[in-house]
Amino acid sequence: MKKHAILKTSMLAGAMAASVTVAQAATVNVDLGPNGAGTYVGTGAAPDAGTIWNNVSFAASGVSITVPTAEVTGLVDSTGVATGMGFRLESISPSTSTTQFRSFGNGGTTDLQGDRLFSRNGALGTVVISGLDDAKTYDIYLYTAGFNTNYTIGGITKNADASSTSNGTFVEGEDYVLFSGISSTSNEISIGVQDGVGALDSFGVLSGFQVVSVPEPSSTVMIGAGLAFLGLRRKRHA
Ligand SMILES: [Ca+2]
Ligand SMILES: [Ca+2]
Ligand SMILES: [Ca+2]
Repeated sequence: MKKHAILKTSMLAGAMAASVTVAQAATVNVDLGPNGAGTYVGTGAAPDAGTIWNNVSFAASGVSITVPTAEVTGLVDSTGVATGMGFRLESISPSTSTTQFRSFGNGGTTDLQGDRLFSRNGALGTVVISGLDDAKTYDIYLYTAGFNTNYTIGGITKNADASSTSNGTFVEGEDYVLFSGISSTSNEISIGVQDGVGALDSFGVLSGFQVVSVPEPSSTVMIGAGLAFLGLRRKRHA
């Protein structure tokens, strides 16, 4: 009886340790800008050592972008491994000749914030991250550049002020906002991007983003416990 109890404990601990090793956070980095812009290489604000970024663009600098755009697929994670994630510009509201998505930056901009997408003249731009797993949660870092911008996910709005600079350092509330523990719906997360101060008359900027998938701790422990239970059953029937 005593031997059994020790076996149970060690099996459970072993199964839990194994599942913790398997479930690692993965980060996907996206540098947004116009066609031909350079790709940022380096770390961002997310606690991730990977330095590989996807360079995503929809039009030349200063050219209006028709929405919804095609889905950009084939995004890789920060170590270069393929993921099922994608990205698109979903809508702009109101949509007139003066309120569209556009991109900005010269072709040589290899930093993260120097090139960007923006919703014009106070319009609400909605972008979508796709190919997510509804069973996971995500930490989402959204980067601005030089314009006070509001970002909205699931009815929660966060603000990055206009004091950001492309100096290689990232300060929350200035250079970026962070949404933690976000779940996807139908494998997608929608993000609103809009002018963040005073009258709705200026730009809402998105210069890039990071998505960190957070392993679900409760399901990880449950898998471990389930494995241990199966092991015990097997032993009992042997
Ligand atoms: Ca860039
Ligand atoms: Ca304004
Ligand atoms: Ca950028």
